[in-house]
Amino acid sequence: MRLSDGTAGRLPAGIARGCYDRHAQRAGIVHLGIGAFHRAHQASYTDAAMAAGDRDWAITGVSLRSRQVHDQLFPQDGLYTVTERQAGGAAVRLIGAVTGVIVAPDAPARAIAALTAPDTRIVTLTVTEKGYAAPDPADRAAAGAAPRSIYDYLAQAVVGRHDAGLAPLTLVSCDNLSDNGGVLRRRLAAHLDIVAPRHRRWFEDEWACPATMVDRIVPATTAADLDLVADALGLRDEGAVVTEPYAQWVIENRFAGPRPRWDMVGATFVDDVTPFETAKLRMLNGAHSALAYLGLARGYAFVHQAIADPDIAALVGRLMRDEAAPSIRTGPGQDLDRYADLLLARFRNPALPHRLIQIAADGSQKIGARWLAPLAANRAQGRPSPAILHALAAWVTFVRGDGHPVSDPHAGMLAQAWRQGGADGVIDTLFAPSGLFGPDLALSPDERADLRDRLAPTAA
Ligand code: CS2
Repeated sequence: MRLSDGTAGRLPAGIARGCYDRHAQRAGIVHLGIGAFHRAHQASYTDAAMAAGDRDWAITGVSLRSRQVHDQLFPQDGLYTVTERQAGGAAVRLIGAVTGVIVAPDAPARAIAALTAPDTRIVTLTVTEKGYAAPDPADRAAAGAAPRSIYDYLAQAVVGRHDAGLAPLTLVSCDNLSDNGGVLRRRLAAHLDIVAPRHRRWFEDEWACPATMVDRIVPATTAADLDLVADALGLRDEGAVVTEPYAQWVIENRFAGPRPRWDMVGATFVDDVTPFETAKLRMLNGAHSALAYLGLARGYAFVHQAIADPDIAALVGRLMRDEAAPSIRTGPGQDLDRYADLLLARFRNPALPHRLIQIAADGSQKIGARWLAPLAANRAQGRPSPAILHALAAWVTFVRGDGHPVSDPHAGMLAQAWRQGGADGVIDTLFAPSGLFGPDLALSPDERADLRDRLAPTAA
C-alpha cells in the first residue's frame, strides 16, 4: 500500500509530522526542479515553518524535465518522508508541504498558471548548475512558442503578473553557483530584453533575486533505500529521500514581498551571503569534487570510502585548509578550521552512502566555482595551489572517458579535444585564456605545465 492522505493515519507513532491542515494552506511557493535535494532541503524547512505556525506556504512542485517525480508524488497526494541517517540511527519525518505537482513539458500552461496565481509570492529553484545556461537563440526558434528553460517560464511569469496587475515575486535560487541570485537576475533580465523588453524594467525594479547558500548532502535515493523506508513506515513511499541530520540555509535578506518564517526553523537571513557561499563552494563542494575524481580513479564508489584513504584524505585536507580557506574573505564569526573539521565528519558518515559518480557528473559546470576561482585568487596573492592542480588533473583524466561514461553537457567536446590534441590540446581547450572557462578562470602557462606533469602517465 502507498503513502497518501488516505493512509498517512496508519504511520507508526515514531514518524514525526507537523500538525497543520495541509490542504487548508494557500500555495505561496512554486518550486522549479522538484528533485531529491528540494524535498530534503527547502520543502523540509517550509514544512517545519508551517508546523511552527507560519501559514500559506504550501508548495506547488514543478518538474521541468522528468515525469518520474510526478509518478512518485502524485499518487501520494504530494506526501513523502525524509529519513536522516547517521551512525547512531535514523529519524523519519513526514513532509506535507508539497500540495501540487506539475510536469511542465506535459502541461506548460499549468506551470505558467501556477507562476501567475495571485497566491504565489515566492519561486524557489533547484535546477542544477547547467539549468542556468542562457537559452540558445537557435533552440528557441526551433522550439517555437513552447517554454523550455527556466528563463522561458519566468519571463512568462513576469509578463503575466504585470499584465494582470499582480504582485511581483521573489525568485530564490538554491543551486551551487556563486552569486546564484545575481546570475539568475542578470540572465532573466537579458532574456526579457529579447522576448518582452517592455517588462524588463518592472522586473528589475520590483522583483527580488536573493542569493542563497544551501547545504545538505542528499544522495540519490536507491531501490534499497525505498525498501528500508517501506519497512519503517509500513507503507511504500516512492517519493522518499534519505539525507544527513545536518542542514544549512543562508539567505540574502532581499524579498519583493512576504517571506516564509524559515528563520524560525534554522535558516538565517543575512545582508551578505558571499562569505558563507564561497566557503561552502570552495571547501565542501571543492573537497567533494576532489573526492569524486581521485576516489573513482582508485576504484572507490562512495564518499566515505574515498575519505578513508589516507592519501586522498591528506590531499583533500590540504585543498580545504591550505588552498580554499586562505582564498576566502570570511565574515564575522566564521571559523574555517572548524568548518573543515565539520565537513570531514560529514564526509565520513558511514550511514549515508553517497556515490562518487553522482558528484562527478557535470564537472565542467562545477569546477569553475569550486577550484578555478580559489586557484585564481591564490595566484593573485602569490600562493600556489598544488592540491587543486592535482585534483584538476584527476578531472582532466576522468573526462577522457576511458572505460566509463562521462555525464557532462560538454562530454562530446571534451572527448574530441582529447582525441584531437592529446593532453596538451585538452589543457589548452579548457584552461587557456581563450578556453572553455574564459580568461578570468584560465590557468597561467606555468600552471598549465604543472597540470600536464600531473596527468596520469598513460595520458599521451
Ligand atoms: C555535490 C553537492 O553533487 C555534487 O556536486 O558536491 O550536491 C553537495 O552534496 C551539496 O552541495 C551539499 O550541500
